[in-house]
Amino acid sequence: MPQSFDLFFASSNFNKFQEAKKILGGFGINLGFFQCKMEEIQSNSLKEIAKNKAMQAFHKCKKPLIVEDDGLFIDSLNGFPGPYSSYVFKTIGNKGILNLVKQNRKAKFVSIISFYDKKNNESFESKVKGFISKKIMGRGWGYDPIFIPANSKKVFAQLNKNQISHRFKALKKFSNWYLPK
Ligand code: ITT
Repeated sequence: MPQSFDLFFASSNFNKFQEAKKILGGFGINLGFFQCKMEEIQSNSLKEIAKNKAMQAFHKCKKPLIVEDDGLFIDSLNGFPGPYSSYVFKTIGNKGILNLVKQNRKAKFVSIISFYDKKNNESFESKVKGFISKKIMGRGWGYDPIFIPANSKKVFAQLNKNQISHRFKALKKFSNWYLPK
């Protein structure tokens, strides 16, 4: 029998979905994966990008869904790669970032979760402050091997990040709004 899901997560990135499924499962929400590649509009606003991705995905999926847009913002690079994090990871990767960051290593990860069901379009934002490590540490996807959250000596790849990440915090805000009171 096909499984029924409460809500779908539209993305081309299975890592993001797996983390979101675990996190929302903890709040009692059964999340399904709607694998799709969405166009990212050119904007400095993650929120605008996320809202647009949610509408594109709904057009294909036709079911209530969430999408997520993230960015790694590095202080000494004036917020780069920010909205371009996905492209920059694919082009210069973690080694390229380490070559660019010198003394000031402060950075933050931002997540926007955008919900769309044709009637409502709500967005939830959260961030985690931290630092860029001096070398690649541990094994993980994306920027996990080079992002050290504040008050830690370990990178996301070496931590149980699902309890502290930008994704966790944004999904927690979302579930507070989504779940019946
Ligand atoms: P979709 O838009 O299809 O959902 P994407 O990978 O393109 O997938 P984003 O535009 O949100 O997603 O890209 C943000 C990039 O930032 C992502 O590709 C990763 O490289 C990185 N990233 C985001 N969250 C991360 C996390 O928790 N750990 C490591 N890297 C992360």
